[in-house]
Amino acid sequence: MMKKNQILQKYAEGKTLVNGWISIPSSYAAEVMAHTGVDSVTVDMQHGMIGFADLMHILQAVSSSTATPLVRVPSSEPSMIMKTLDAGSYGIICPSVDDPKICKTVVDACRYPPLGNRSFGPSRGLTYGGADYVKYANDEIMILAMIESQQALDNLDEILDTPGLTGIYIGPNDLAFSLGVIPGSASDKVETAISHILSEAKKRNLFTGIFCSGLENAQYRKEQGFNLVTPGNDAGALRNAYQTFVGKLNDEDKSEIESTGGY
Ligand code: 3PY
Ligand code: MG
Repeated sequence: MMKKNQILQKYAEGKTLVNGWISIPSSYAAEVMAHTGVDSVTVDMQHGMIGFADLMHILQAVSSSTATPLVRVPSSEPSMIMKTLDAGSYGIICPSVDDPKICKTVVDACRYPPLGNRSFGPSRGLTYGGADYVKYANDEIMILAMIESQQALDNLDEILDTPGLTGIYIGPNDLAFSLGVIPGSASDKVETAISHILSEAKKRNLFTGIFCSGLENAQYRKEQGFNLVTPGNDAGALRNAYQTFVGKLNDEDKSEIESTGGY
């Protein structure tokens, strides 16, 4: 039987999921991240310093843990989505899903016929998922549409009503840009938009995830009711940890570390 998608199971049980975000092109860094207790790990092919060969090695490293492997693809372009799934990703987070047409393209690329038009070639999916991968992949693969623009807000109902969509993932930094706000600065406009997206998604029983700028922001989003929170990426966590070490050892006041939006 194909390996189950553990985060879908934990989501059904009501657990708030903690997701790691990988931007460093290293199987070792990914292995360390995957063994921290995170429920899932997302490999960021859009803004991470990661190519396809790196992705393969990172997914192999993540396989040594129980964390569910997800990929944030660079765009909604179907061939990359399909190849990423063939590499063994159990979910796709797609950036800039600004209208229902893009959303349908993404859903179709993730689903084998008759539900979609994903091409046959399961490759590493068979090794990670199991010999019956093709039979059950449509049940286990998650499809998360990133809502991160005014255009997506304008088209929210139609996007969320796309058949087959698992849920949404909010990109608060691009959303801020699109609303004319500097990413990372406190903004009622952005918070109102985030609450609106969250409640519209919940009305439809869709899965909800969000990128966060750090631990405190992730704790806040958890309380707000998101199903999955990402407390920033690997490079940001490394930088923050070392800046704090260095600051303390040099007796410098680092209480004003510049906010980097979770990066
Ligand atoms: C955003 O905040 O726009 C993101 O896409 C997070 O990486
Ligand atoms: Mg973004």
